[in-house]
Amino acid sequence: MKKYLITSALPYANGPLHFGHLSGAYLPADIYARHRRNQGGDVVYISGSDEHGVAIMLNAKKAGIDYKKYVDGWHQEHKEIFKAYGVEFDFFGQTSAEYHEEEVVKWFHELNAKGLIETKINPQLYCNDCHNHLPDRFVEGTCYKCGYEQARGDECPNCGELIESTQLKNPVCKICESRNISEEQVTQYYLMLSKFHKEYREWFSTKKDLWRKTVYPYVNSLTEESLHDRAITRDLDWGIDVPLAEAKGKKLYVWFDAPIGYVSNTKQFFKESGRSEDYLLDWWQNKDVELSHFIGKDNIIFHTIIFPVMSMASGQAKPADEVPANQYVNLEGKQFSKSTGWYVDAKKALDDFGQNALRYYLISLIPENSDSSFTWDQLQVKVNNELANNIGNFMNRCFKFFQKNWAEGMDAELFDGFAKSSYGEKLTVDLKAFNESVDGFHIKKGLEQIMAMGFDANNYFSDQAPWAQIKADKNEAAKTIAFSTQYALVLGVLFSSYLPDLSQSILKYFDAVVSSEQKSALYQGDLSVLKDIFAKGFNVEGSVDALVPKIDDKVIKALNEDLKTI
Ligand code: B3M
Ligand code: ZN
Repeated sequence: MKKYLITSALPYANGPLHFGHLSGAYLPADIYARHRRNQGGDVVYISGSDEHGVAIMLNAKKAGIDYKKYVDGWHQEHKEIFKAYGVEFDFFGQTSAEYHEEEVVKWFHELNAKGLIETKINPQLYCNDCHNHLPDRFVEGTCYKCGYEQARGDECPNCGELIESTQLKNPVCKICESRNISEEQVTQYYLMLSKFHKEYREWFSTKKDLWRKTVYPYVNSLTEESLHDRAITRDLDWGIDVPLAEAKGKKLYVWFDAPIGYVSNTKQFFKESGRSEDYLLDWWQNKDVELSHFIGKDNIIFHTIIFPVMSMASGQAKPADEVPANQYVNLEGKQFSKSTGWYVDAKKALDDFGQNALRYYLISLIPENSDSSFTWDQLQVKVNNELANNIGNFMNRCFKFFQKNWAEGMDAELFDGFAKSSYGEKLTVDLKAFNESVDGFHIKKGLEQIMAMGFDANNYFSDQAPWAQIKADKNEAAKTIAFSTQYALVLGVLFSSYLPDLSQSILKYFDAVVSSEQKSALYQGDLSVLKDIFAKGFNVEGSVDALVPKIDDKVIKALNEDLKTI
């Protein structure tokens, strides 16, 4: 059985998740994981909370809560949101946990032993009032490139420049707002990426024709000439201790420990679930495993340069096979921003519209090639005109007509011939093409292909017009419904990767007749199993309810007004 190790970026335990996160990194990975499972693959899907770093420390301080309590709160909150959206990780861990620290310490020692860690002395800012060292976002000031006044010590949010904090103009301490800041000379530990340039490039160049056009050329231009060494330690009081006696008081930089979280969480997953596999030999170091990191575009450098170098140089893990990075999702064309209120509460939206509607729209927004934009109007259009009219309506018409006219069920012979009919043959071709798309990480296209198959089913039903057929020849109408029922089963199976709730509402009619092996065969385009599935005839049992409620104009209008008042 082919093995797939799938990761989604570890979200910072530092504030609510929005649609951009869901569309960009979690839904696509969830779909890919379900897809590979549906094909019969052995899948481990890992994520967890990223709980260190200065941004978290600042917000915890602002909230007056201790760091651990603060991250635990967000960790819990995120777990609930993912569950509500049907994003099903095998394991969702925490980087503040002890098992994670153990793994990180091991990586540090391995890299150190291989000569990949060295110290350098550099200037850094220090606050003379609150007596804190000021790495990263602990300091803000005017950007020396674009003049933006709230540039952070690590990056300018206005022009994107990576900032050298000691060069910021008018620096201010973000812990106590003091401007009484001086420079100090400090020793930090560096990851000597420059030493690994040749090996890195040998590996990286094998990705040329595989990786997205938004990923490969960008990384290529960044790494062609050389790799820059990176400081991996900070003077802070929250994070993982640098495991060296002479480094007392220093912590590892959040971006050093976070990606190792994929590995430590896998280890913990096997431990907690009682699986006997070895997390390294069977998974992270196994060259037959396909490793893919689902991330947003701002995380590309870490997943395509730094973590692969850490993995290869330490010998702890294989480097990524695929890095399907996505662009951003905006809200009505502008970036989501919690602080300005240009923002939609993902939890409340779920209460309003439910998982199927939101997943459907958010998947259609996956920004695979360019940024996309969420609008309430589009949500309504997509759900009402596509999901409800196409899929919901078809299922409803088919099952209702079945129950009304064949309350005792239909005989097996009526189901014969679908697979070999022109409809079944087209469906087989379409299913194979669908599998190819999703295998190639074209997640959004996969959904479009399912919808096109739904459209065919709907058209078949309308063209045959069983309500007219039944008046002339009940057997003809029965055949139409038997064929439609087989379309419905296949669609129900297909949706299990994309809209698991909807899939269940469809497949509940077929639970008694179809095995998981048969579902997997159908999913992959082998319609020959339909013969066995319907070998004893079939009946639609239980109530038939509307599958996809339509979204009312009034609801959308109110939400649009809410946004306009910002
Ligand atoms: N927490 C950044 C982010 O959430 C960071 C990802 C870590 S992945 C190892 O965008
Ligand atoms: Zn201060």
